Amino acid sequence: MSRRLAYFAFVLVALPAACDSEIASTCSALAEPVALDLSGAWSVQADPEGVGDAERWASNELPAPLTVTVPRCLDVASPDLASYVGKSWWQRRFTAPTLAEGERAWLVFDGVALRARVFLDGVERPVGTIAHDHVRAEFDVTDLLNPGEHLLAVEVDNTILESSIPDPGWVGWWNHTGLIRPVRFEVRPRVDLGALRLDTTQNTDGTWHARVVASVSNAGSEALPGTLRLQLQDEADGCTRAFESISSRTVTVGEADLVVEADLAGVSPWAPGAPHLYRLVATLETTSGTTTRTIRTGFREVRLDGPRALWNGVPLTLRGLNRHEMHPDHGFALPSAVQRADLEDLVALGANAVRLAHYPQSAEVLDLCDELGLLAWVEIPAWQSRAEVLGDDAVFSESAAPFLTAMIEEHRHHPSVLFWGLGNEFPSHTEIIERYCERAAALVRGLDPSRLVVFASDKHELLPIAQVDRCFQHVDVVAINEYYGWYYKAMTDLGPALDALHAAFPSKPVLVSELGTEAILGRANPDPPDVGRLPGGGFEFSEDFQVKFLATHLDQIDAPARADWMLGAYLWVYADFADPHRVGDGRPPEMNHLNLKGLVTGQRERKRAWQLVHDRWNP
Ligand code: ADA
Repeated sequence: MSRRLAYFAFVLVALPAACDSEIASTCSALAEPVALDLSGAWSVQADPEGVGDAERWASNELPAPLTVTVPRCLDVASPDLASYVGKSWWQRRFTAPTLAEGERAWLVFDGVALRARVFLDGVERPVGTIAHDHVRAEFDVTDLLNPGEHLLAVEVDNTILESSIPDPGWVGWWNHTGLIRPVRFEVRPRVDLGALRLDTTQNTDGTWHARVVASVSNAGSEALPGTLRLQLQDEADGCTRAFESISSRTVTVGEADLVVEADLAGVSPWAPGAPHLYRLVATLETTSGTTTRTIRTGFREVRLDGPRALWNGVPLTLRGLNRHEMHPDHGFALPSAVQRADLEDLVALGANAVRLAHYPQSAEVLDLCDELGLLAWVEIPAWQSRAEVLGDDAVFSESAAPFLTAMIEEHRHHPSVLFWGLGNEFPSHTEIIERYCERAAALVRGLDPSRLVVFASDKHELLPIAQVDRCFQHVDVVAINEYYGWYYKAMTDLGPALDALHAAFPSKPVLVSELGTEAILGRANPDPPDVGRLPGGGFEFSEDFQVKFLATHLDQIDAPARADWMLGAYLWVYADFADPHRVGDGRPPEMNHLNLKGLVTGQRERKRAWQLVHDRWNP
């Protein structure tokens, strides 16, 4: 349903540049709806035979449950389920408050893996289904809710579907399963502010054009007179600095996007390494009450100038890493302290960008990117998806399009987002996938024209590139995953490949979206070979080779002769992670099912390559 746009006639209140005592205030708290945290203790039981429906596990006590603390991965909580693939049932009880007239009750799931059906009090028909992993889903349960205790049951399923995203071509990381992110019960007022964002573009006179979009829903039966107040607070000193607007409007029944636009002087831009954050506080007062929503945001703009990407008008060079939201002790359900430590370590390395591989990561990860000044690449897990799947019309309409839409709607308000990613290493040399890229890029640009659209290609070694990768024409940047000297050819074949890409796409930036080798912490080889594949089979796993590989590749990526069109690189990968198809190849058996290309181990112990990269990025 297209949302109506309602422009406000508004009074723009210019505020003094300096904060004086009357208006000085600490930054507003990040106002959120009244929520009951439903994380914590849940009962969970695997259902390998799929008997949960017949035995009504949506309403009956689970026969032999485990008790776990959500967010949690079942396969981590229960080692004998380390490789479990199938359904599992999760249950907890909660007491719902009495709703005031017009209030609505919502269940909110910040992320599951891979899909889920949600039941309340055992009703046959699920309250709703969660079709996509790693993105938020929410359900209006007002009409199902009486005051008092309720049973919330969730059937989670990590079975890989034949025609979906991901599909059986996916083997790229461990298929952890569970309620991997927080769950909460929210009470929302009859007139409620939902998504809030600030879209910004630079004016030629150095001011910024600000466009605030606030979604509002009026669940009542009549339109109400309302006043929308917007305040922009500078997090640097907690004051209201940029602007305040007060606008009056009738809030019609249903949903609408309220838009307020202004040109602002004297604001500080958000940039990688210099993340100047503001808090945008929206308050809507109507005769039915007051609702407030706050986000952290910033002034930023990215655009292409031929083969250069400009961030706030300045040529951009990416010093990036790929990072999975995974940890051996937590699976996908990382505690906040681990999330922060990871992102802060990227900054310590000297990174200014992170590819959140290969799925949308937590809101708190994007918040950390906003806070720490890391440009974010956010993508859907179309990882080596099969052409016949990703190119299928039904898969596009039922999986790719809603997945991309959910990802963008959840994360578009973060100033750190640079790229929306269409997927990874899918058959971009085929006509059917070219059509996927064309449609997906059009969808993404229609939703959010303020970011660049990208996918990571592995078809470049099938040179001549121009005849091979048919999808680059539909995205903004030519991004390649390359392992010259590890999986194929020689390390020094990278430079010519980059030059061939530039020759084929002279008006697009070229970017290395992955490069890396495996390395076992402590494994030394004072005379590392020139290629990773060993003559006798298997691979070289020494830290010395990893250092040699990264140095040789970065020399070619950073070569001054390529500076006018090379956008930079994302090293593969920040930390070692669980990867089902890493078996043998000369690795010690205890390291099977581990992707060892990290600059740090799974437990975040730094390898020698960490220091190499740090020294290159912090000259
Ligand atoms: C591919 C893939 C990554 C990882 C990498 C590797 O490029 O995109 O997810 O599997 O290979 O480690 O070889």
